[in-house]
Amino acid sequence: MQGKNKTFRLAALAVAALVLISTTGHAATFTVNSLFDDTFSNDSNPGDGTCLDSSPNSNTCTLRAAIEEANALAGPDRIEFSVAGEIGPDSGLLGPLPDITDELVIFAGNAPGATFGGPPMVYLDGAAVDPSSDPFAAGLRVVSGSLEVFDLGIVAFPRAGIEFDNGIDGGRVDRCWLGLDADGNVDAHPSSLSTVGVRLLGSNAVIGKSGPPGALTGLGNIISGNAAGGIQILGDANTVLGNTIGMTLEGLVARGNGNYGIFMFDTADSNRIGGGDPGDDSGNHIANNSLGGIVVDGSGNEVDANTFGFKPGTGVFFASGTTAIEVAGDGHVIGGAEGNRIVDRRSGTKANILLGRTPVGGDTPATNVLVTGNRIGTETVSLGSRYGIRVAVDGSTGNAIADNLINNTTFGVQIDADGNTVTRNQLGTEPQLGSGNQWGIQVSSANNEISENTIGNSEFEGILITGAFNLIFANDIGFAAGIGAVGNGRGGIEIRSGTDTLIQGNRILNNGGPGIAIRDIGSIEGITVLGNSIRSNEGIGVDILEFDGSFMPGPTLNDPGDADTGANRKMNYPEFGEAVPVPGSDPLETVVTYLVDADTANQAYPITVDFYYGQRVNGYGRRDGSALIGSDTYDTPGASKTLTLTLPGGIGADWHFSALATDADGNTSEFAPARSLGEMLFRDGYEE
Ligand SMILES: [Ca+2]
Ligand SMILES: [Ca+2]
Ligand SMILES: [Ca+2]
Ligand SMILES: [Ca+2]
Repeated sequence: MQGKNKTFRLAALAVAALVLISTTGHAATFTVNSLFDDTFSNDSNPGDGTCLDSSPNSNTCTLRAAIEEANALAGPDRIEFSVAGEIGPDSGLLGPLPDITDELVIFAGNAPGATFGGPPMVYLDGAAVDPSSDPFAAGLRVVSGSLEVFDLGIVAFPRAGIEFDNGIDGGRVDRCWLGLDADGNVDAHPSSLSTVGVRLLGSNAVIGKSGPPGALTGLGNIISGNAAGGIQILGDANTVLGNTIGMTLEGLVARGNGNYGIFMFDTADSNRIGGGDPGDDSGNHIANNSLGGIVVDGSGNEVDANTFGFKPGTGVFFASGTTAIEVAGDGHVIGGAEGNRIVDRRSGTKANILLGRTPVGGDTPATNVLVTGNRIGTETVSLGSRYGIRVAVDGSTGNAIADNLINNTTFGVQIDADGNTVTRNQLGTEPQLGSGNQWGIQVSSANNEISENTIGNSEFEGILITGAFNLIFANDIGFAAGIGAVGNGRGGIEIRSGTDTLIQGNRILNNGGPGIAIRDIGSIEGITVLGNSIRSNEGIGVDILEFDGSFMPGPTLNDPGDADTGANRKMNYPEFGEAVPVPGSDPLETVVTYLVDADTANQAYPITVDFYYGQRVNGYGRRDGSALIGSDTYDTPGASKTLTLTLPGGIGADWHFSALATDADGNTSEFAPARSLGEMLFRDGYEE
């Protein structure tokens, strides 16, 4: 910009400088025909309906004079430009322009050389505004009235490019470049500047595209290269749409802002970042900002349809190394009809979406946030990151992680705070990528519900639990509807620590280890396994991993009276006697004899025994179960019991069955060795 200024200045002098004033109703249009800003640049007579500056024999209108006149003249006004170039140090701008105090539109879209959506032809450059005397100076600040700005470039003011002050209602900024010069470079100004692109203290402003759905106007702003961040939001109900934040216009070159791309303070309520109808490209494109993409705080804010790490259609992906969306506060929606798309590679412990912030000065939880419909690691490039979606910080509760797609992370979803829900997510199942997470879901906290997720292609287990009082319900682990087998590399679920977890109604198939593994640690109790479909895994259905140098898979055999201790008190599994089909029964009924060898001193009565049938293809002795077919209450220690199992249609006496025993404290055994549904065994009726 600097080198061009002399040219612009000469051009300005050469203009046949008519002072153009037109009025439409009560609205006046003032046309700036001089880039100068010097001792003669003030309006010669504010309120007289012209923006003639105070130079001798003036026929020039400066931006300063135009703003002064528009402020002084009652009613809405408009400022346009018949000159192109920079209003900055080389044209004499040494201090900030006047605050805007009335309704004003500033339109630079018909300045000489301007093209719709192209680089601005008029720039404000605050490089010579002294930050020590004007630390809060903005390129444009509206303090009363309103402001709409189009097609203007602004760089290097100490506080912000554009600021909407407290109490301002409405306003628009579109097609402006804030922070980059017209060549797409970051203006090289003193590092003492702490410029933010846009600061929103008011409400109902639209930054970027606006208009009714399907009739969007404008192309969004380029907000890149600002030292202190792209956009700060302190007010309510503002909308930020279709901006490019941290890149050049085309999205090909990194031009990150310092700090965050968008930062909401805890006063920010009901703002919307991105969104609109699917496909209308009204999301923001955010990458390369030094601390992260977006911070959401306050309450009831929405963030949807944005892209992080790339601008769609470019084929260029940036590895930001930071968290894309950090969330504190209450009741936000992250994602929605379209969802945010996030290219990964977050360095260290960074997450793509993090609920619960840990800034300097104290942790701030996120509560009652819905994170939905987001796609993480599902672009054509997947760079890998540690956490897809993470909930952290004590007090982050009531959050719902629902219907997201996550690939290629260490932990697809990680829950490190109590009382949250993870439901209907697809983890590692994008077939075109085939790259799973190392673990689909990891839970290290309490009272969470993990339900109806599909988890496949994990390098290790589908779900890893190290917390207590969690519910693992109705998940598909190693199997995806519409895709088929997507086995995880090791087991389906592993419990490494914690108590009182209910694992119910899951389908756990095709995995490379046990269906459910429980490390043999005595502090693990109350792991209840009920009504799951567990089959076709390489390991046994439920496996207490005994420690022998490492935690080893394989059957843990019953001991007399069940005196042994360990995980789930090493509950003994049921032992079967004969299974006698009822003659002529169709569907098949079989009378099964069984007992549970557990002294009352060792296990809590009554004991629940759940019977499962197994696939015919499973070999004799297989220890798992395809579906629950009946339950019985076992309340007399040492007694042999019989019950009649009624099988689903199509299952014959050559199919197998197995069972799990669960004591009254919720400790479930391993599966018993499977038996044929119609088989007499051993003279005494018992195998062992
Ligand atoms: Ca005047
Ligand atoms: Ca006015
Ligand atoms: Ca075992
Ligand atoms: Ca035992």
